[in-house]
Amino acid sequence: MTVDPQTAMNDHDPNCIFCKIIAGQIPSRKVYEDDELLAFHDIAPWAPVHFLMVPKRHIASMAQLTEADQALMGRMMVLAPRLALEQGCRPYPEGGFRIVVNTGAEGGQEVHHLHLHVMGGPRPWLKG
Ligand code: DGP
Repeated sequence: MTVDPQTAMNDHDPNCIFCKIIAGQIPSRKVYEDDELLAFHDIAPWAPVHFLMVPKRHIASMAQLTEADQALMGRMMVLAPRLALEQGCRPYPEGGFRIVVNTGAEGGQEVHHLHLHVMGGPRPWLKG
């Protein structure tokens, strides 16, 4: 997939599936929402608990982040543990969760709107 650098910086990309979810044009099972962030269950979970956290502003990937995004990314990282517990992950250290941010084609990214995968639950799903 080719990512237009201009589109990658826009607030909303009308062709982006996660922008459509944020706009309510595609339904999702919401986990959390505020002015800047949305979290929703992954449509094809790899783990008993698997949800995605996205900024509402269209940012194509981690590769487009700038210093201006530090607070936004910090908020996502601080919020993730709370949401993981609310979604059924057991507490640290016996429980816990994994966060994955696929970035670019060689990073395994398929949807080009920055997202954190938050995954947890009983361990057989966890590889590597
Ligand atoms: P990635 O490979 O990191 O870009 O993962 C994209 C994830 O997005 C993948 O696990 C499946 C999920 N996904 C794709 N389309 C939809 C959708 O329409 N709704 C939801 N809830 N998840 C989606």
